[in-house]
Amino acid sequence: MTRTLTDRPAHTQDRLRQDAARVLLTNWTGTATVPSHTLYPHQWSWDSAFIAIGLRHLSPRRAQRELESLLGAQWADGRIPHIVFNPGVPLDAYFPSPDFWRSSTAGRAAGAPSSTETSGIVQPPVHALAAALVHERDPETSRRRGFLSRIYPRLVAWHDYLLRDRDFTGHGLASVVHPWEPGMDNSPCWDGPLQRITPAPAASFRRVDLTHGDAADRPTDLDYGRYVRLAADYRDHGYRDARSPHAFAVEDPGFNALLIASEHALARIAQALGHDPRPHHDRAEALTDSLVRHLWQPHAGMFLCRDVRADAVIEDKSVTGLLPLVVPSLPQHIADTLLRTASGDHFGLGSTTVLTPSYDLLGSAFDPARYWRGPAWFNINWILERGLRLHGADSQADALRRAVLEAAGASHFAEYVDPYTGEGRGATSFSWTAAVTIDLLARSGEREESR
Ligand code: 2M8
Repeated sequence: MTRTLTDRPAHTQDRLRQDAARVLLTNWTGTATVPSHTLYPHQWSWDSAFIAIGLRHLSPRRAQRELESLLGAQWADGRIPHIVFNPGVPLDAYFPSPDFWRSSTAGRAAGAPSSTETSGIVQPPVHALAAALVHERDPETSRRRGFLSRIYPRLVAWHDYLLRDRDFTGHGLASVVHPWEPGMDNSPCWDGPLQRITPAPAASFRRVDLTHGDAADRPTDLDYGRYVRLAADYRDHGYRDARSPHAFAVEDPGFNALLIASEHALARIAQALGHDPRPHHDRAEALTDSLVRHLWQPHAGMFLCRDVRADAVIEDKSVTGLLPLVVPSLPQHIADTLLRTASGDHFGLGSTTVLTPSYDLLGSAFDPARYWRGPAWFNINWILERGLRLHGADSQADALRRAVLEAAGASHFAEYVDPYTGEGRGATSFSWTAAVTIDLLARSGEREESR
């Protein structure tokens, strides 16, 4: 049997924790944590949620501030923007920059803040889950600071936005309107829907990501042109969903599964505040029914995305279709099938891969190096570890936890890794990698708190 990191003496774990803590400290800007000073020098929405989950073990107060600063940039319609720009960072440090999104002017009618610049799209709703976990780590500090009472109405408004303005099909699920929204930017799942989009001319924008990242790992120029076109179209319609053409619209199972997990977390938050938790449980159950009814695909043994514009299932197997493992009241036969699919030939969990890949190992578009087309991501494996444990697969969860810790340490907290070898790719000293490391170390050998 291979010796894993958690078999080693405790000082190795202490060292790993210290190194991870140093990453979060270095990436802290005073109000929030950047994912990476080089590639992503602003605050990102779902990154901040994972960062708060790790920070809660180092400084519950700072974890609360991480979420508070993100929610401070929430729009009046309830959306949490996917980027909150730091005004102190030069415009050319990241593209698309604030002068592209123009949120405070173009987004005014949709309720964008007037004094903070943000993007206009969103990312997966992990925030209520993060807020509940942050509170539960140190309820006393949380109560003293009025953390939950301030944050709860904002989280409710966020979920309301998704289910009011983004349910394009009437299925009771939220749609994503840009490949950046589900967080898996370059997934082969988007290749079909993106075919319909005319790319913005290459000369109309300048990519900054290639200054810091390897072109072989990053999305192609053609894809970038399409990302720019979709974002510009949304902006030019005032970021108002009812008026925007939304040529790209997809029901994504991972995005909706995280919404369900977060709705259950809202019930816990409501309970802690003395409110009635039942409406949140009811909404979580209704969402679960919709997720199963519309996105469960028995022939694939997993959930698949739905192309809303084409009214068709997207047959690509992406790890997003395994994320519903994090949903508590999944029908037993579905949970069992998902566990089998995760460990089968397509994802190789516990057999051929070190960490769960982002995309089907057997898919023709699989690439172990290119962004979200195969590499393994640490936040995703953190979600899966949780899902495995939730459905009673404790020994697989333990093994995945050890593998995440091993790969995070060995790769210097890489942004993502080759799923077969664990070799690091993208940025190093990446915040959510450090954050989930700290969280998994803190939970090693102890039973998980309430979910
Ligand atoms: C990546 O996405 C950004 C755009 O949002 C980019 O490629 O420029 C994704 O991995 C996304 O999931 C992540 O939140 C973001 C920052 O880490 O980077």
